[in-house]
Amino acid sequence: MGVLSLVAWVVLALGQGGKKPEVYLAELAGQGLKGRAVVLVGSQGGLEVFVYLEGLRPGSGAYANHIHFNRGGNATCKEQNGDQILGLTSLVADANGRAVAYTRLPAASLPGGSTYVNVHANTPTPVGGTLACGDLQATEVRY
Ligand SMILES: [Cu+2]
Repeated sequence: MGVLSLVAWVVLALGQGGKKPEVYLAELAGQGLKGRAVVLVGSQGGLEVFVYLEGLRPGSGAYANHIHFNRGGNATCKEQNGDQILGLTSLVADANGRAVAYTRLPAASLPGGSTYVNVHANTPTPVGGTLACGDLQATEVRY
C-alpha cells in the first residue's frame, strides 16, 4: 500500500528536526469497510493525518471524516461520544472502492484523552451516520 511508504517518508522527514514525532494509529472498521488512520504530531506542533479506507461502493462519492473527541477525554468508537471534531479532508471512493486522504492541520493539536477517527455515510445527508470508525492509539516509532 503506497500510504505506508508515504507515512514512513513523512516520519523520517519530521524526525530530521531532532525531536521524535508522536504517532497515533487507528484500525478503521465497520459496514464491510476496513482501513487505517495515521496521525503524526510534528515537533513544531501541528498534525498530519492520513486516512485509507477500502470496501466503499466504487465511485460513490465523497465521505466526510473527522477526529472525534470530547471534554471528558473519553471519546470512543463504541460509545460514539466524541461530540467535538477536527475536520479532515473528505475521502473520495475510486473505481475500486478505495479512498485515501491527507490532511495537514498546522495549528491543531491532538486533544488529550481518547479520540477516534470516524468516517460518515454520505447518504441521506452529506454527513450521515457512522460508516467506519477506529480508536486512535499512541504508537512508539523507532527509526
Ligand atoms: Cu465525524
